Amino acid sequence: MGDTVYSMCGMCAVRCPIRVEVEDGVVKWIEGNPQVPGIEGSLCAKGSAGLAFEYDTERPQYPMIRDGARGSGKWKKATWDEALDYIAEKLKKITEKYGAKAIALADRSGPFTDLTKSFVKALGSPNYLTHDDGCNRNVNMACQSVLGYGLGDIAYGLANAKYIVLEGRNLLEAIQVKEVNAILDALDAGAKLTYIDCRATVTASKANRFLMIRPGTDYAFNLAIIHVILKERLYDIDFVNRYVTGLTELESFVAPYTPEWAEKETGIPGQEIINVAREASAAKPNVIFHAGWMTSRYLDSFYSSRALYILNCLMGNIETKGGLIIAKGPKDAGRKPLNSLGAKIPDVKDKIVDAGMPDKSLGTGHLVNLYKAIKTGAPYPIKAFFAYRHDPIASLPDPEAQKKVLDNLDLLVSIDVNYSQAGWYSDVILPEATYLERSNILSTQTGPKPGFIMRRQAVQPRYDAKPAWEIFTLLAERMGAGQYFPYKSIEDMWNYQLEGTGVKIEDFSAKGMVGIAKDPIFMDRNNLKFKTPSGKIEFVSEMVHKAGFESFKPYVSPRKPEEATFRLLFGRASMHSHAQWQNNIYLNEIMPENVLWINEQEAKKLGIKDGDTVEVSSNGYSAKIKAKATPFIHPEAVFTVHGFGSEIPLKTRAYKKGVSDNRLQTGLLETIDPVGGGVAMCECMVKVKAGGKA
Ligand SMILES: Nc1nc2c(c(=O)[nH]1)N[C@H]1C(S)=C(S)[C@@H](COP(=O)(O)OP(=O)(O)OC[C@H]3O[C@@H](n4cnc5c(=O)[nH]c(N)nc54)[C@H](O)[C@@H]3O)O[C@H]1N2
Ligand SMILES: Nc1nc2c(c(=O)[nH]1)N[C@H]1C(S)=C(S)[C@@H](COP(=O)(O)OP(=O)(O)OC[C@H]3O[C@@H](n4cnc5c(=O)[nH]c(N)nc54)[C@H](O)[C@@H]3O)O[C@H]1N2
Ligand code: SF4
Ligand SMILES: [Mo]
Repeated sequence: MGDTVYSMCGMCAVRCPIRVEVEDGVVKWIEGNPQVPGIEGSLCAKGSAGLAFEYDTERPQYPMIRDGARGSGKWKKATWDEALDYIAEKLKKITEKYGAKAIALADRSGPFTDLTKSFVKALGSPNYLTHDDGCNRNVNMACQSVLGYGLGDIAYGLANAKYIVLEGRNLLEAIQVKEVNAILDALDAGAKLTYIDCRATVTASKANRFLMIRPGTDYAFNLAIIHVILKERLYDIDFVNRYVTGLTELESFVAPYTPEWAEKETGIPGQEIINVAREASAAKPNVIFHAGWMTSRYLDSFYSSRALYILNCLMGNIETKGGLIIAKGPKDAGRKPLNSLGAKIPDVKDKIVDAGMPDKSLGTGHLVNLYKAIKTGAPYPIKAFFAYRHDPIASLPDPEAQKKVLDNLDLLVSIDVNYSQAGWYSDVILPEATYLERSNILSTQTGPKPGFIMRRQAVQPRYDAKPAWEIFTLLAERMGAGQYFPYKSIEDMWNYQLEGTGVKIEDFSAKGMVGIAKDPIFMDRNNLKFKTPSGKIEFVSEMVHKAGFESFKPYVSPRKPEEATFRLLFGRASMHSHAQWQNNIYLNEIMPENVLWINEQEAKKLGIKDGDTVEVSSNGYSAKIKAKATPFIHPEAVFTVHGFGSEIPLKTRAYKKGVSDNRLQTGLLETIDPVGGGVAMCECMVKVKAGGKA
């Protein structure tokens, strides 16, 4: 057995704890960290394919500067000095002309953002953004409006739940290893699972009840469940009386939304809706209505997700082991938090670019609004854009429209471990050392038992790549902001972060993490405080009203697709992460291309048989894809796995394999849930016709 390094997986943004075995500087084995409860050695297929990624040659091997038109694929090899000098020179010119606020950086959010936020702050720009508009934006806003906490502050006590409702949350394929283990344990222990989706997924196959819902009608379903629970007084009356504001308003709002009414909208029998309401309530408080993750897809997803948070509160499940648990940090454990790298950097006076935009959804930092500013120059120009561990072109709708917008930039930089779509269109690609080749800044793990976690370098970089901490330090130095990044090594950063916490770098060697609470911390259920303006659970939300929106929005039926037209749904497969690993030699072998799920009756009408190649098109763009004709999808929808259809020739295994869902989402770049702000990608209607041979 070789050396063991405890670290964090990097094959998706979940970043599970791992144990890496290294022999003679080569990674031999990766597994889930056996010492971490809930993980105990487990790793998903993508995590295991980290080995194939590490030893792949088809990834950026040195800094590259564009040597032709944007997107032409013509590059010249550069040294780090050349590439960083090139970027710094452009940034200086931009800053002189437009001010530092013309520089923006978007990343994938998560545990290491203190570094990127601090870098942007050190340059003097307010424009740090995340991928959230394409992901959980509506859910996050819904959570804040009801509980005052963000999505990331709430954990689901799946392992201890007795009744679980998953609505568009394909938990067994859209994976987080800990959650998968937890729900399987709960099911083994007798918990009941109700699963609601427009198609039968792997999660559906494990459910006690699967309800196939008409696409985009979850809000109707949720309102009807609330209707039954209130009418039959099935809620936790003590909890609601004590903590909730707005119950009376909710009661009168849901009065017309009966199960019989919802049946017509959703296609789910009214009696099933009543059954779910009664069964869930019988299990309270150990019941979870999962409020969704990537539910940011429809025009009313904010309200739909808000209804799910309301349902959790009606179950009185907040801060119970089998319910929604508010995350605890170092302060809750009586400990000092990590020092922020940005603490000593002066605050930026300018406002983030979308702060004052008209007709704005809740919150700021919307990537969609950044695009608007890049396009129009209002409220002020954005001229430099860093995509760090994030691929906007592959993750927002309509790559072609995006490219036109991005053409207004003087500088587009991609810092990535792969050739991303944004990277391929950028001016400079900076290769980051892989998660196995680098250490990251320390991060705090919140939860009932908070702690600090470390991603630690296992092997030397195989190519001329650098870790993020070094890239941003070198850039800050070149931009005259070196005094804010006075670190010569990652250990310097760690030591600064750990100052005063009582924890030392050595403490991470044994497990890769350091717990800072002896026992799980739960708030006193008799004295809960919420972070809403009133300190209560707000069914009637002050935050929502202040922004000019309603707490309860009347249901609007989603439009029905026309003849031979379908709503394009998309999502995950267990062995792929977004558009990242289609070229991975192991994962490509398991799923080399995506297919189009289509209801078999609809397929028959169109003369399409299972396995036929069909043409799928939207707004002038069309592509060929293999059909999977199946009874297991709603007749109004077709479905495909996201992330395929790569246009990057250097990824030879993935190049032009399958179809890009984003490419079919033409014209949807600015189509958002007007309140939550998430991109309403499921507003995409596609035509399907029999298409002969590929
Ligand atoms: N049409 C459509 N659009 C979608 C989705 C969909 O299903 N369909 N899904 C949405 C969702 S839920 C999300 S979260 C977003 C995700 O979209 P993004 O936010 O872009 O996130 P990822 O796809 O996880 O990764 C983006 C980039 O990070 C790179 N990367 C991976 N590891 C590292 C690393 O260690 N260092 C660096 N520097 N780079 C790294 C990858 O190579 C990839 O190019 O897309 C959203 N957009
Ligand atoms: N393997 C893998 N796991 C991942 C990721 C990954 O890329 N790969 N990404 C991670 C990320 S960033 C995210 S955000 C999560 C996403 O986690 P999820 O949101 O659970 O996963 P998705 O596959 O995006 O979407 C779930 C389901 O929504 C269904 N759906 C579409 N429209 C509707 C509707 O109107 N009503 C209902 N009820 N269902 C509908 C789709 O059919 C799909 O099966 O997964 C995470 N885990
Ligand atoms: S879910 Fe899989 S790919 Fe994602 S971090 Fe965990 S092991 Fe890695
Ligand atoms: Mo996501």
